[in-house]
Amino acid sequence: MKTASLLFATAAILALPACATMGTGQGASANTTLLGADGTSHGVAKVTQTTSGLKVTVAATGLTPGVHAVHVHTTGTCTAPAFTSAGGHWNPMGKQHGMENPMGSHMGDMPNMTVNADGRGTLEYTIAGGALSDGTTPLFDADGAAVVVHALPDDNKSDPAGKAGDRLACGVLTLG
Ligand SMILES: [Cu+2]
Repeated sequence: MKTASLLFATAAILALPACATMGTGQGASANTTLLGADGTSHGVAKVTQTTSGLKVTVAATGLTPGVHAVHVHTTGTCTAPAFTSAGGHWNPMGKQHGMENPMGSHMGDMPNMTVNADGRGTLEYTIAGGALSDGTTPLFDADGAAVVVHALPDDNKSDPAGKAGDRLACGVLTLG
């Protein structure tokens, strides 16, 4: 009994500094509504800070059935209709594009999203090591960030953008 209490007390003390070093952004999140070129909503995206990185969840609507590339782009500006204002993929480490590229990948690279016959698609992916606000390469730098859905699938290797085609929908991420 005495040993058990001592172990418990020791564990509690050790847990304190561990909590303190998890970072101020832990559990914080950013959200956006994905808008098409005509201003129509195409669903929502959310980025949540976890211990392992940034968990990105996308729930898309009103898209053409098939496989679509989805990325986190480096600039938080979505100017219709082409959305080139969102810039390239979020790439703070200066890598090449593509999750299957040996010289890759961008922090903003993510798996493709399958859109079903009803126009809906979902994606959940954690960007390992990513940070919303903490550290030297936060997603929320001076010009923010955006989530972009493309017309075509990402080939996961062609630099700089995986031949993913036009930008169908774009959403500026907002911390909150
Ligand atoms: Cu993209």
